[in-house]
Amino acid sequence: MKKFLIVCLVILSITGCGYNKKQEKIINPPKKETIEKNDFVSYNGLLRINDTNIVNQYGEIIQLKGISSHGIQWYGDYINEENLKTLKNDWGVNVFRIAMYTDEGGYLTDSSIEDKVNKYVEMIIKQDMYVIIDWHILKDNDPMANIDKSKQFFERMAKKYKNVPNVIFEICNEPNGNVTWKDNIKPYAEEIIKIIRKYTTNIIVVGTSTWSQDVDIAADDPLNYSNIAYACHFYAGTHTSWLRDKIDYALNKKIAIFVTEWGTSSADGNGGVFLDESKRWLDYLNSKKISWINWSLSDKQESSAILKPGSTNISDVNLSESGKFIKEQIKKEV
Ligand code: DCB
Repeated sequence: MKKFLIVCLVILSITGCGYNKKQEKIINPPKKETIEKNDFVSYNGLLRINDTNIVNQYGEIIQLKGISSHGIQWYGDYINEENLKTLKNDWGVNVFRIAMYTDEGGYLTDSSIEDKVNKYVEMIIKQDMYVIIDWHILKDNDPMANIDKSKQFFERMAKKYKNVPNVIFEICNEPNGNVTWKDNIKPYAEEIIKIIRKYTTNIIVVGTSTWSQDVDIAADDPLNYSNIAYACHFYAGTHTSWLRDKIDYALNKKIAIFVTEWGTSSADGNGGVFLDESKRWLDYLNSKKISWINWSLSDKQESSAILKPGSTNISDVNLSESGKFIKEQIKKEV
């Protein structure tokens, strides 16, 4: 009898318990009154996709607003406790994106960068913010090209951060070039999602073709998984109402859109800044409660950077024209 009970316990702990715990979390979120609203993740908990929206543990629609790092192989040091506190308390940022470049000296040639990712994720969790782990493909334009490395990476991340509500997985930043949704991105996404879903139901953001602009194509052939958002990226000097039309089309087809990267500049990260068009974009996104993340936390000599060259922190005197604008826009209640 004793043996039998032990065997039952072992089986239960391997198969059922984690799952049940997760379910409990969703069904019985903490009492709202006991949490401060600006304790952001404590309050909102594990996020889900419902219809075209991101909803919190109470089923309320929420909009995430935040900042993306630049490539962490170059500008990772800006992700530190002081700066995260400024972004959270002074700006009202509730999500931070870690752009882990794969190419250009990133993960593919220096896998130790994963230690940095883990360090930053922990720091961001400590600030009670959401965090996006971004597999930042760019010049390596086809996500399929390094799918094995990606599988291993996301398996480790999902295992490590299962049951951590803060974490959002972005599995391919910007597929581009001769890469299609049907033949490259969707099959890649299916493989990676399958792995992440072994561990966790957290939101997964999937990039789309043409530097994450073709959300209309993805909407016509969506992934058959829950809690998926599709990335739409824009740069205000290059992408205008025609790209908003693609988002409208996608929303009508009932997929969720997440603008995990956008800039006030032209598509090369420089030029402008184009604040009138940026404002049109933000009015549009805010009206639809579409979450957005600005590129980038760096002091690079390019107009999309939120800091002036030579800056060591995010104090007001260091903000570029774009940085000032973004701070104002995030602070504003919509
Ligand atoms: C995206 C990328 C991002 C890139 C920005 C701005 O690329 F996701 O990594 O950032 O948008 O171009 C830039 C940095 C530069 C850096 C360069 C290469 O700001 O400092 O030198 O990455 O690492 C896009 C987005 C859209 C389009 C083209 C690109 N577009 N692109 O529509 O044509 O070619 O990088």
